[in-house]
Amino acid sequence: MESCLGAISRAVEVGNAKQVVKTVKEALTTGVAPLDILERGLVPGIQALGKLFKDGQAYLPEIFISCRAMDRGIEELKPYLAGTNIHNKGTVVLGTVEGDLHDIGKKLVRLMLESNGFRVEDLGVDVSADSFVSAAHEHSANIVGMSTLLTITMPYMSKVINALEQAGLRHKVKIMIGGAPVTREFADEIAAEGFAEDCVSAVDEATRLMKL
Ligand code: B1M
Repeated sequence: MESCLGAISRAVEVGNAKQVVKTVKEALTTGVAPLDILERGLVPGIQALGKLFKDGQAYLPEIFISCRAMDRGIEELKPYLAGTNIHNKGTVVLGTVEGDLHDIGKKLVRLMLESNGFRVEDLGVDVSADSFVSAAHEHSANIVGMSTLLTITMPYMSKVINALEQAGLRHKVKIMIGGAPVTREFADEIAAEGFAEDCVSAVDEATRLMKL
């Protein structure tokens, strides 16, 4: 199994979309669990490239290409991750905050929430506070989920919370935040009820928030 997952990681890292699809399909056929393919195959691939990027050994175009390859892999996995549980556990309005264009992690959070019975309205990237507020209102959201990968856009999460407050919606929704630089301490600081470190714990956290 490890070599199979390693092959997926390498294919993501070098941005070979065809190879990603091929190795994901092979892994599925040999019975590797879809969640293992995601967490131990696809995600480490993009993380390895991230490390090269940080060390100045990879550049933005390579990252774009690998992101596209990763997306293809996720598409292959989607039908297998989709849970049989169609019961709506709650509605989550989800987005990457204004100023930030990173969405790979957010897409994974969406995928896992949907696979576990949540309805997700994904607002995309660079989402303004007004858009979060309108969507929360329009879809009667139970949870507003915000993602960010940039330290510089973390304070925007607080802006969204203030905008929800101003719109009289704060008491109707729970806030869940996440993204690489985000911590539980930061969530406490901005009075967000929920924080998750990864897409799997995001499901547990959303389930917990629904019970509050
Ligand atoms: Co950018 N980037 N990037 N980038 N990028 C990072 C984040 C960075 C750490 C790289 C580095 O310098 N080492 C750095 C941020 C530094 C910082 O502020 N702390 C950085 C930078 C600086 C930039 C630019 C400014 C670069 C430039 O232009 N000079 C620029 C900013 C553009 C913008 O947003 N305005 C930029 C651009 C890009 C690309 C567009 C090329 C591309 C994004 C493409 C895309 O997303 N469609 C990109 C990428 C891919 C990365 C790295 C390499 C990988 C990010 C990723 O997808 N990780 C990243 C380096 C790294 O992380 N090692 C880097 C994999 C993903 C599965 O993990 O997103 O953490 P993650 O999601 C996890 C959890 O965090 C959690 O669950 C997910 C799945 O388990 N989670 C949540 C996420 N959201 C959640 C929400 C929740 C709960 C959990 O509740 C709602």
